[in-house]
Amino acid sequence: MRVLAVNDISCVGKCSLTVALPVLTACGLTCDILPTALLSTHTGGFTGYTFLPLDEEMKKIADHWETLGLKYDLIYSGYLGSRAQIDFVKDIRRRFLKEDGVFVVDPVLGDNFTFYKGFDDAFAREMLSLCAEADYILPNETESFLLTGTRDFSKALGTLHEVCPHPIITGAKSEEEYNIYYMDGEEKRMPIPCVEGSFHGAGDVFASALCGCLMRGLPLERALSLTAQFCYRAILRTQQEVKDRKYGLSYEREIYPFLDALESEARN
Ligand code: PXL
Repeated sequence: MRVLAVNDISCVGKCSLTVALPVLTACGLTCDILPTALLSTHTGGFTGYTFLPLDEEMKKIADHWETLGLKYDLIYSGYLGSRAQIDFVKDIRRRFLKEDGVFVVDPVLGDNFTFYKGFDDAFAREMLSLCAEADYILPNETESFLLTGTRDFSKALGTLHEVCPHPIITGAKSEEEYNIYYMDGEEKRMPIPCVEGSFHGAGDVFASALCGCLMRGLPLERALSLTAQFCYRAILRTQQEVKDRKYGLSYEREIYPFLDALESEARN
């Protein structure tokens, strides 16, 4: 199975491609990458970071790949640096996704009910148009709000379902409970363990692991369950081991138990 991760390279901070590549590879998949930008660190909590958008290079890379006849079983898109890049990812899907391939969009927009630096409502609207081409979308609770304008998860899920067959709202907090809200034929809710606060990079670990589970043939509910367990264990480890959360999730030593569970349920 061959997957393509379209995301940035943040050299420090464990997110985007530095997470997608090891996690998807560990899941037993061939993971190619299309970098959208090169940053010294991610933009969440660091100041003075460098940012090199790779728009022109992405076009040249895609043109070269076309000469190789590459096609993907799954394309996963994450952090996109501009509205033009969102448009280009639609093009990438048309050119490189197999006819029965799966398109997963993590609409990276923000956290803690605010946009990440550089994003605004116009960008969110463009991101929603990319979501409309996806099989699965993975907004966190902030992104669900920024895309739909409502903090009511059931309503947001309904609105997102109008554009995408499988919206999945991750880390949806209500009172003292966390849930994953998702659409799988009907509205479903999966309770997940509660850990206070936000953990940088958790969304990227979640998206990468979920893509891995889906490609290995797990039904959505099992894929979400294994992925949520992996993230929870990594978050607990991060709480214990990492002083500064902007350096990302301490997920490395939780890959093994995750794979152990994955291999025992995998159909592909
Ligand atoms: O983890 C999401 C993410 C990805 N890429 C970059 C980011 C962020 C969140 O801040 O800044 C560059």
